[in-house]
Amino acid sequence: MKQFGFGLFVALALGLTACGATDTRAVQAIQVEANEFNFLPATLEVEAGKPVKLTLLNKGTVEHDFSVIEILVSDVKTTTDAHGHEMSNMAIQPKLHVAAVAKKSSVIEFTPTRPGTYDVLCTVVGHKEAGMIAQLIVK
Ligand SMILES: [Cu+2]
Repeated sequence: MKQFGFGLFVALALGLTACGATDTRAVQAIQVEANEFNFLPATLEVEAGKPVKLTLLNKGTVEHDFSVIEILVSDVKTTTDAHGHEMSNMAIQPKLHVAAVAKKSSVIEFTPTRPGTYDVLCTVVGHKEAGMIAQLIVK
């Protein structure tokens, strides 16, 4: 019984390792720079059904965010450098939202589930109007 238990453990461990390796390869890692007042690059391309790891690097001098109001996504997870970005008072909650303070970066992970072209914007007051828009193309 003990041996069976060990065999099962090894099988599980190998299985997990294999899955982990597959996931790492499949992740689409992209980086977006935010500045006053634009995103670089302004067009992002990802594939539907594969996890995306998007790093928002704020090279500006004020806080910026990367937001997509409407998009079909799953498995959204945000990792932000310590600070509170208040979103609860917004009339519309973006489906994707990650903010970064000046000179810091934040990460948002998600899996886009439907191909299309989606509008990206910075929701900080006045920034969208100043030019902080981009396009996320899901193929
Ligand atoms: Cu901004």
